[in-house]
Amino acid sequence: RNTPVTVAVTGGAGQIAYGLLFRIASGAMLGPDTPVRLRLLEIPAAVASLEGVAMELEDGAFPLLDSIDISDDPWVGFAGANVALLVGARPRTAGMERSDLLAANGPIFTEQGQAINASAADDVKVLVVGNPANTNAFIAMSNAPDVPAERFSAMTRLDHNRAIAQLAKKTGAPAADIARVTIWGNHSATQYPDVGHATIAGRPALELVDEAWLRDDFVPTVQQRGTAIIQARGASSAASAASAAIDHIHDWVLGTPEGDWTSMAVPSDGSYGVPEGLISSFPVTCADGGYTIVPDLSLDDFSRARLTATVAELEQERDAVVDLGFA
Ligand code: NAX
Repeated sequence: RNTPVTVAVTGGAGQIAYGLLFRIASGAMLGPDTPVRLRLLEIPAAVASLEGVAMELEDGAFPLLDSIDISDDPWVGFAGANVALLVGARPRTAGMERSDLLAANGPIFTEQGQAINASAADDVKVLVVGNPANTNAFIAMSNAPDVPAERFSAMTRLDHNRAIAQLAKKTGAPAADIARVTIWGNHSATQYPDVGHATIAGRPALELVDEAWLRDDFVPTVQQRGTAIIQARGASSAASAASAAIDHIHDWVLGTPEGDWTSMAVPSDGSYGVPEGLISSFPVTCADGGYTIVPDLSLDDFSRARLTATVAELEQERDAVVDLGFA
């Protein structure tokens, strides 16, 4: 048995957490030899419901689940956390503009960033799932000056997995044969799913699918998949989002497979012309608990234009939350 890892999860009573927590407890996120101590966070109104989730977690009798603690106070919930999954967020409700959403989430991620700064473990890794995920992560990072910026990330792994799934469906190849897919930019409809360097069983994907399908079908299908799920299911993606969060932390902690990479939204180091500090999705390889942005990939004019557009949206979001005083 390894040393137990403390994992804090916000939005513990929500629908994503309902898929996520049981897989964390089973060892799917940190591996079969690492016990976990769960810290579940909710708003006061949802604490009773969260207690029910904790009862079900107990009933799983998971050998790796050392403890479960519940709190409605981020200053308590993040204390000593090695991994912080920020899933809870203020949802967009009818009549709300995107700017209202940014304003509603600003105070939440400001306080959570400050609490992580003050009380999380020195090696804390943060994944923001709650939307607008990139900009919420930017706010949390900006409010945690003592935590190295590269420990803050936002989730585009669901988009990455969706892109693999669409390629698999189109070509008949198993998902396991598909490598080097990239999501660039924002977790929003402007994201750019890029298969320019992808391989399918070692062959360039571009040899197996045509350009028109990529441009007119693949890209919009991946960008709009969240909306399609809502239309079909009557609720937003939950189990697939939970699965992607498991994948994101799993790879960050335990590494990406040799010869492959994944997509994570992380603070830009200026790579690919993305302004430094902006939390933007990049292709990354992970090893030894850290990640590296894959350098020097060639981007054709189509890809460059898509990247520019999604980065412009991220800059607007950043400027909006800076103007509101959250970062
Ligand atoms: P739910 O509304 O089911 O659950 C969210 C939970 O968070 C609620 O129980 C709420 O009480 C709690 N919460 C709100 N503010 C909180 C706070 N300050 N501290 C602690 N808990 C708080 O939403 P769910 O379907 O679980 O989705 C969660 C978030 O993930 C949403 O913002 C959603 O938009 C986002 N998503 C992000 C995805 C991504 O790929 N990055 C994909 C899936 C999902 O849409």
